[in-house]
Amino acid sequence: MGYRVVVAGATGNVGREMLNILAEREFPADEIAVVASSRSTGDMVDYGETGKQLKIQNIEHFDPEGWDIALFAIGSEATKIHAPRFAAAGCTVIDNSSLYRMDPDVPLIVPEVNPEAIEGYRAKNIIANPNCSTAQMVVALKPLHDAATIKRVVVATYQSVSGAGKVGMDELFEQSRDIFVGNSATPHKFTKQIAFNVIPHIDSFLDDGSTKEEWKMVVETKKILDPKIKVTATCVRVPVFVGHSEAINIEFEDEISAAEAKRILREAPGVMLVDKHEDGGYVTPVECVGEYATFVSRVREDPTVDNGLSLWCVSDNLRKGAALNAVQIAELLGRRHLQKAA
Ligand code: 2RA
Repeated sequence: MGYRVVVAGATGNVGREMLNILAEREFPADEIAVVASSRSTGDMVDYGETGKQLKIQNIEHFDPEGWDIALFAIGSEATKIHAPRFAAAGCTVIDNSSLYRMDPDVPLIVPEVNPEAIEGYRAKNIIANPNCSTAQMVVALKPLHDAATIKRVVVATYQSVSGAGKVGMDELFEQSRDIFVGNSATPHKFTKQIAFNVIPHIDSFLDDGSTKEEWKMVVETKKILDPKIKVTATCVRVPVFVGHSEAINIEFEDEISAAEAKRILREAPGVMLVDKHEDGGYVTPVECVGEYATFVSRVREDPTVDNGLSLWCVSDNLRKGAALNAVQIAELLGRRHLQKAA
C-alpha cells in the first residue's frame, strides 16, 4: 500500500519538476493530487512522462484529511495559509519556500547531509527544503567537512534565471531576442538587463549591504551542516536558463590535499566529480540540466591560506536545488516514519 501525495503549485517550475521526479523515481504513491490557486483550477498537468495527466484542484477548497505527504512549491504567502492546515490534518508538508527554514521547530533537510534531523518533524508536521544555492553547496561541503573540519567558506554563485520562475526565463529569452533584432532590452522581473549581462543582486537588500539570498546561504549552511562554519556569499544572477554554478573557497582546520579531497568527493553521496585539468575537463550548467547530481570540478589547493581548497560546483537548481531534494525528503520520511502496510 502506497502513499497519498499532494503536489501544491504544480504549474510552476519547481512543482512541475516535483511531478516529473516523483514519476521518474516511481515514488510509492497510490494517489497523486495536484492543487494550485484558482487561476489554474481545471488545468491538466503531466505526471512526468508516464502519459498520465492530473487535473488541478483549487487549493482553497482542497481537504488534506487522509493524505500522507504534501510537497509545497507555492511561495511563502500561500504556504503561511495552507501549510498549517495540511499539517494539522495529518498531512506532512515538505515546503520549498523560505517560510519555515529557520524555524527551530522545523527541520531543514538535505538527505545526503543531515538525514537524522528529520526526527524533529513531528513538532509542526512540516519539513523545510533549503534554498537551491545552499542545497548543492552543502552536498559538496559535507564529505570534506567530515574529513578535515571546515572553518570558513567564501562562495560566489552564478545563478540561472529559472530560480526566478518562468517569468525569469521568459525575460532572458525576450531580451536576448530583442537585442538580436536591434531593439533595447527592457528589464521587468530583474532590476537590470539580464541578457548578455550579470546582476549582483538576488532577493532583497539587507541593512548590512548583503542580500537575503546571501543571508540564506550563511544561515542555512549553519543549520544544516555546522553552526561553527563561517560563510560569506556573493549571489549573482547570470544569463543561463537552468543550472546554478558556484565558485567555492574553503578553509579547513586540518590539512587536506586536492588529491585527498577528490578521492573523498568521488565517493560522496549525491556528488559527481568531473575534474580533469584539460580543455573541457569540468562541468558547465548546460550539462547539469535534468541531472540529479551535484557536480564538482576544478578542485585545487589554495596556497594563500593554511589548509585551503577551491572548487567549482554545478547542479540543476530545479532538481537538487528544489524538487529532487523535496522528493528525497519524502523518501526519507517514508523509510523512517511513514511505514505503510504491504
Ligand atoms: C533564486 N534561490 O535563484 C532563488 C530562489 N529560487 O532566485
